Amino acid sequence: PVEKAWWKEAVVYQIYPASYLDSNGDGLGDIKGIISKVPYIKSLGADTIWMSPIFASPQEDMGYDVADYRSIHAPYGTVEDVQRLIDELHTHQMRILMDLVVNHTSDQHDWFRESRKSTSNPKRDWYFWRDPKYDAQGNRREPNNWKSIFGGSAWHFDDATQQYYLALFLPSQPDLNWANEDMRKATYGDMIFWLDRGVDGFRIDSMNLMSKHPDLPDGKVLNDEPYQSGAEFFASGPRMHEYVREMREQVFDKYDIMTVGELGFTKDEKSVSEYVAKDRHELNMLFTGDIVDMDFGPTTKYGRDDFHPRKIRKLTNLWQTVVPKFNGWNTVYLDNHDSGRSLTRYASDAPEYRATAAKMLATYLTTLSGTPFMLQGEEIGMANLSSDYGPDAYIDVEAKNHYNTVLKARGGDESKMSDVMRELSLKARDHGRLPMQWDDSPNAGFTTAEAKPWMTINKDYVDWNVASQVDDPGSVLSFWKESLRLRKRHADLFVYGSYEPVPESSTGEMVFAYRRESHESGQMAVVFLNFSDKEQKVPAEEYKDFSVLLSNHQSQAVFEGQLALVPFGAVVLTQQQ
Ligand code: ISL
Repeated sequence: PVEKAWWKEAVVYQIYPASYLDSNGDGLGDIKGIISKVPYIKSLGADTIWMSPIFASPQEDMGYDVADYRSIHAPYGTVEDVQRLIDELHTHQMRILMDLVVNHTSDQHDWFRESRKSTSNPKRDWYFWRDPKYDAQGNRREPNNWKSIFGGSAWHFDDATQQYYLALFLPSQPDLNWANEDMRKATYGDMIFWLDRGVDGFRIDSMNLMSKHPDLPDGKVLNDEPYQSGAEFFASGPRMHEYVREMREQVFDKYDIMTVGELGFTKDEKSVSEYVAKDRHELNMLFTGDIVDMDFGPTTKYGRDDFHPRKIRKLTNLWQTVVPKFNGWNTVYLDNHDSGRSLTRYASDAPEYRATAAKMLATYLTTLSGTPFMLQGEEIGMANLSSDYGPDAYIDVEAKNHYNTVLKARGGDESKMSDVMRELSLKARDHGRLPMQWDDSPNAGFTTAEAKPWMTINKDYVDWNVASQVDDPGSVLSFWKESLRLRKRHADLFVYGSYEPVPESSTGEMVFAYRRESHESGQMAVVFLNFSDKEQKVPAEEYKDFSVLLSNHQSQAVFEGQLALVPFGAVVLTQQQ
């Protein structure tokens, strides 16, 4: 049996603050907007929110570039507003996770402003500063060949002191040097500042990039490009676990909180176990990210590689069976703010399938072991921008950098960009960040009719919005409520029960199925998910005594030894022992 904990039973709803609800007509979401929707989130059956960063920031990377952890980006509100949000959530027996971005800061953070002043500044060592190298021709070169995750070199030359600093993301996001103890203590102080205000946990951004190899060696050369990943020297580096444990001992253990680490690059079983194995006492759970990358190209995100149900079967079976072996805990998710919507990429947003497909994905998210994380809008079947939106609809730095780099390489010929537009229309981070579609009024009820929203509002909001679904028992929203209610009611089965894959050979390759079983009551459930736009028939002789616990379409059941699933159909069969 699995040990119980509130954070295992939690259902987390990710809010992208810029895009949730604008309460003051400036075109940008804000804290007051979120406060006004607490009852809505509760009615859905989610009990915890995770807010993407809201701290003071120049917003070069939408707040993942923090300039001051103890103040709030002014257009979002104030620390007092956030306190009201925390209190409001607690009044509703709900909880809140903040996004902890401590692998790097903004270059506008006081720490970095100090650090860059002189080589002898007391905060110099809080970041990575290195002398240039010179090649045989005497040209100045970067200290190593590492590539930034957003493209180009990860090193940036600073005229003031004639040294380079390291920034794995944007040039304006310098990496903090976790080897410096004073720096670590300062970030712990910032964490405590929020925990003392009642925050219930953190999603830790780029968690495993904090320990770099002390020599910062050149990354392995994998192609003929000037800069190479280098991740083998900065992901899950030599002191990483020491830092996590110190954070726990000095901060987390003093509170009853939940911790979720974002794991990049080292996503193998061993690495995962080292962070979440219960007896290691490090983090509660991880995002391994592989589930949101299933259609990424073999070497780059925007390379082409289509989704296939086999991929979700493989990854889900892997983590669902491996993590319990070391008494760890899983996250369950299909979406976040760093990619396109799973509905468009892994299922279908075509009008004839959209509602059924969204309900099928909801069935996946609510019937697995682990803590489910849903992205705002997932509950109403929000989709990507359609492919008729041109490049100007995309404003995120990642999409823009990619588009402009390829355009330049193709001699500026816009007519040669259709392959790039195809990939952007699937995977750009913009899709995960679209303003919430509340109703069919101008600007989708996200902001006032007169305001200019900070980013594109998907024109499909006229048909796909909260208001049109809230009173419709057949809507995606109502299905989410029903399946989250079932998950809570049968927590022994869906949260804590065992997981067993159903082999592909007994369902066909387009249907993903698994069994759950309660350790307490012996109740069993079998979940069938049709990831195709064709009807699928699954032999179901062995399930003739089972009854339907959940179905995303009225015409699905076991007849004459067969389960017939409609396109994107989902059925949960159950048997009470
Ligand atoms: O966004 C990605 C792919 O499109 C990822 O590679 C992402 O950069 C990586 O998972 C780290 O993400 C986090 O830190 C970034 C920030 O831009 C992302 O929004 C955040 O989720 C830098 O802080």
